[in-house]
Amino acid sequence: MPTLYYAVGACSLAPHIVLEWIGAPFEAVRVQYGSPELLAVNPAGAVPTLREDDGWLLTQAGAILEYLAAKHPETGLSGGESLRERAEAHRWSAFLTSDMHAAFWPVFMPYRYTTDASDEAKKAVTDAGLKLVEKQMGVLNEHLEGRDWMLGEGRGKRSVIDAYACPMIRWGIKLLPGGLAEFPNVLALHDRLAADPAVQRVMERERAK
Ligand SMILES: N[C@@H](CCC(=O)N[C@@H](CS)C(=O)NCC(=O)O)C(=O)O
Repeated sequence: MPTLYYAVGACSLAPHIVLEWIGAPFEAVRVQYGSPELLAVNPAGAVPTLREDDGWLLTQAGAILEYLAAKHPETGLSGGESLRERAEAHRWSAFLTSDMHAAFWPVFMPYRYTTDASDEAKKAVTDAGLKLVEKQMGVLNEHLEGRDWMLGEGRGKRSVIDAYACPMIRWGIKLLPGGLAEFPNVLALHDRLAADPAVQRVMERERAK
């Protein structure tokens, strides 16, 4: 049975949702960033980390999501197997990792982006991060115009990429001064995910003490 190391409110929510969608047994282990327990499975001290029964470890959210979708083709969560469908899945996974997630880092950890310890410097870094988050939410919103899901023909079909977007959309709602009111298509994806019983089960598990 696979084990997911996750932290509350983190991007590990994405593989947590996908494991719940898959419906096969798994263990979810809550960890603190940089804790000895987490460092033992991921030298970066970061989540998510996935551990298979034989001890094989996989880090990086995008890689874990792609692995889980490929491991369970019966769930149809990969976004499709044609050359272009694979390219689209990779494209949006890379966008979420490198553009969207990275835009939040200065907001969550401004002290990593300036050697100036003053509150003013930290605020400047945070504000710059939020501006970049807004830009990336705009890209997401435009992509979602006329679509229900991130990948697939027409209105699209649910995939691991929707789960990947979920934590970032939640961060946007919480952290952007105006929430995501300016990005109705992104909010619609959030509401679609929030209405999913599997997503609700994961949220309850992550909220529980
Ligand atoms: N590129 C990694 C980033 C993982 C990452 O930074 N996760 C955050 C939570 S969303 C974390 O564990 N941060 C702790 C830290 O950076 O110390 C991935 O996509 O999995």
